Amino acid sequence: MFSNKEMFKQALVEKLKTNFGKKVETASEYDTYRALGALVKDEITKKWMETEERYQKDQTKQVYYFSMEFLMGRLLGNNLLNMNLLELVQDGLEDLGLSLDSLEENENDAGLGNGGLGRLAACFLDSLASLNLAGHGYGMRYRYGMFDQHIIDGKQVELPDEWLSKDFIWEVRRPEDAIEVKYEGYVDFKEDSSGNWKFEYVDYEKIRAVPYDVPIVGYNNETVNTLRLWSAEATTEDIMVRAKRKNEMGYFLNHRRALESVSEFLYPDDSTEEGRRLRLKQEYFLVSAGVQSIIQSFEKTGLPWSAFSDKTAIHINDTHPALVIPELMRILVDEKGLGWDQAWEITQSVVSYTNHTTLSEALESWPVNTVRTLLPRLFMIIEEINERFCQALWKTYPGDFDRIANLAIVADGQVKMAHLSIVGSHSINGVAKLHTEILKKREMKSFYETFPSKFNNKTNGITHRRWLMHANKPLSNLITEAIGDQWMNEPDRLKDLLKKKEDLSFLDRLDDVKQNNKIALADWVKETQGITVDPQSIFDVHIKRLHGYKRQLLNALHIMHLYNELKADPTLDMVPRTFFFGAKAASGYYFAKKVIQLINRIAAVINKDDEVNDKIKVVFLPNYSVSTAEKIIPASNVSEQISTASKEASGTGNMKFMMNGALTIGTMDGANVEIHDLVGDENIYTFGLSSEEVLEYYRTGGYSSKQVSDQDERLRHTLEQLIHYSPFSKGEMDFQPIYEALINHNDEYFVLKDFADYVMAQRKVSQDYQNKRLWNAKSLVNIAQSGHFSSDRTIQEYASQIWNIERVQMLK
Ligand code: 26V
Repeated sequence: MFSNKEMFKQALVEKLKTNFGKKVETASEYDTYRALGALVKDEITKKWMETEERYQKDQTKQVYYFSMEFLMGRLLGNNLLNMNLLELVQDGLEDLGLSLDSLEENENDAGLGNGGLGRLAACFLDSLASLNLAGHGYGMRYRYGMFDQHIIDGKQVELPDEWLSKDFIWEVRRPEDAIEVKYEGYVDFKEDSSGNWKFEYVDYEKIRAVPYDVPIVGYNNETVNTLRLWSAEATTEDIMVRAKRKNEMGYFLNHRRALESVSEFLYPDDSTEEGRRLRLKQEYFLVSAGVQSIIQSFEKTGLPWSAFSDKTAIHINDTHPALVIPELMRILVDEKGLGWDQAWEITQSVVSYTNHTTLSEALESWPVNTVRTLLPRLFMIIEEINERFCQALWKTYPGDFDRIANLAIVADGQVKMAHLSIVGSHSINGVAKLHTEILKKREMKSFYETFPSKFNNKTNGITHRRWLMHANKPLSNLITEAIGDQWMNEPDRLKDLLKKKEDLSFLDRLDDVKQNNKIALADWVKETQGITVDPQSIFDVHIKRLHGYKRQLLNALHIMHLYNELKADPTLDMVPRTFFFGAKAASGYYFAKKVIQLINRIAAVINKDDEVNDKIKVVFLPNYSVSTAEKIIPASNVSEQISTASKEASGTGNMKFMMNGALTIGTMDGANVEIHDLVGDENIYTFGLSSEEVLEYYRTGGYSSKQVSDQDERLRHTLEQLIHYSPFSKGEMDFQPIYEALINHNDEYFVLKDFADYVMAQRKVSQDYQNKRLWNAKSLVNIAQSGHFSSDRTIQEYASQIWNIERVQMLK
């Protein structure tokens, strides 16, 4: 360990020389970044080995968090922070004329996720290690992560994310731990001498799953856990068997490409039959490689199968890895010779499941035929699980055909993954109180009635280490100055800040921190986008995936309305505001892409109009990602969390903003409800329909968007500007589909219904912002109450209530 600055400098100079043949003065920033990374990794590796040895020696119960997505972002800064090396390295680099911030820019984001679900998984890994819990991630090493978004002619253009074009310095390839995953073929079964059925899987195709391990460093402790990412590889030998038959090189190359495509893309296009099949293939790839490797490690302990569930917990992040249930059954029954009932009991007690959405279009189901042909043995097992489950239901609800058809795992020619997940696990949780209630009372009501004790809530969280200590060092330092540093280990202690609520000089300093962060963001926006923004204006930020229910459109219509007001009366006294957006739309999501185009059009119109652009500005930040979020959130005043109530399961961006002192303007949806409970009415701006009202409208109808628009001149005018000649439409029909969704299709997400209330809430925001002290006190209450949303709290709840694991005691 380099325990002082001089040793570190020397070590860095040495590393640059031995690894890259460079001197500090001549090395590129990229080389220096890699040398620094290598040094840090050396330090990490020692702890990593010791952690592994300790787990083995103590036979510690291990949790495996299976997720198709881990949105890790960059690791250098966080690893330095958690290793307690940040300041030493920063100082040392400065001596050498280098800046850590700019070295960090050399790391590509590991963008192996789409949005909230993937980032949650990444925050959870940080908390597991930081709490000394033996929990590891199992995921996919996609060759291309979340696409790179460019805005060309005001429209989204997607380019492949070639994140591996630079070395991913943290991973370790472990070919010795490779696993074979089998697909297609058919199942032979025969009775053995003792009358038991034996299954033999024949003529299958196999793909080699090679693990790449990434160390997950705990904060200021001795724990280093593992994120194991699986990559598909075809061995020459496998391919040659078939290539010889075909006798051609072209076949060899094509076949290899086909096999390796399993881990090529995150979330391949699921609008075509081919794309969907590949997605299922990916899911089974993660599941089978993961479960086989868990079984292999368990077998090394020499313990009997009856101890398996005492030593292992498997968590599935949404239903994507739900095949762990039949896969575990297959291995226990077919390969290890356990009876069905014992295997089933083990499986249920090992597996737990989190639901992340109630949107029906996002609930996974697979055509029976696809599952049967791709995974013939697994399909048989799923059918058996279904058969036994339906029989049990028949006993409890004799004659109730409707209920049984509703709950069945295989029905209407589909395999329903949520049903499989509930039946095959001992715990199912929602991700915020409201979401869990909606699951219990509506979406999964019949299941809740059947298995009430399986259902529970675990409100999401975010790691305060990345999102406060690392992303916002000035705020972190100010907090520590005020209340000491205990909050870093016990984030709930942030509450101690409440005593500063009336301390005017402290509030001024809080304001200074925010102001400096805003200046830094303004500089970055100028540099990267060429747009000048006023750091004195309110920074109003809406960053998240683009989706109808998240209602970026409501925000956009409000900005159009402000523009109209200013054009009607250019002398209007308006508190200056800069609206920031960041959002990626799924490549096949036409409507979402139209909204992106509209926002960019609004920005183009407003930013160049000198009559309005000293009052309002609009910035669309392309390629929103973890590393851009880290720059934007600390500089925000207003956090837009305006989903249609009942639709956003939790939201986690809302928590990051709160922790960085932004005030929320939001609906009573997801975790906003819990933010509201904690900060009180006067420290949040809520508006709009409640979730009950929304769900009632969906059930009984009675909403007419046309009527709402006809009765509100502001809305009517704004909507007309989408389809008639206006600065926004420029006389083209680009935004007709938006108009149609709102008026002809009756506004599925209640954008128009909530408009008036949103305008009022925004006015209140502007008013309050003018009273700086009042605003800063509100900001302080938000920071003080945000400790509850540390993922440490969430993970502690999972650990004690679902996984039944305890913190490992360690001597330093
Ligand atoms: C998936 C899809 C896929 C098909 C088309 C529409 C659609 C819409 C939504 C989704 C979401 C899938 C699951 C997910 O990412 N849920 C998010 O999980 C976060 C972590 O729990 C939570 O904070 C977000 O509210 C929730 O949307």
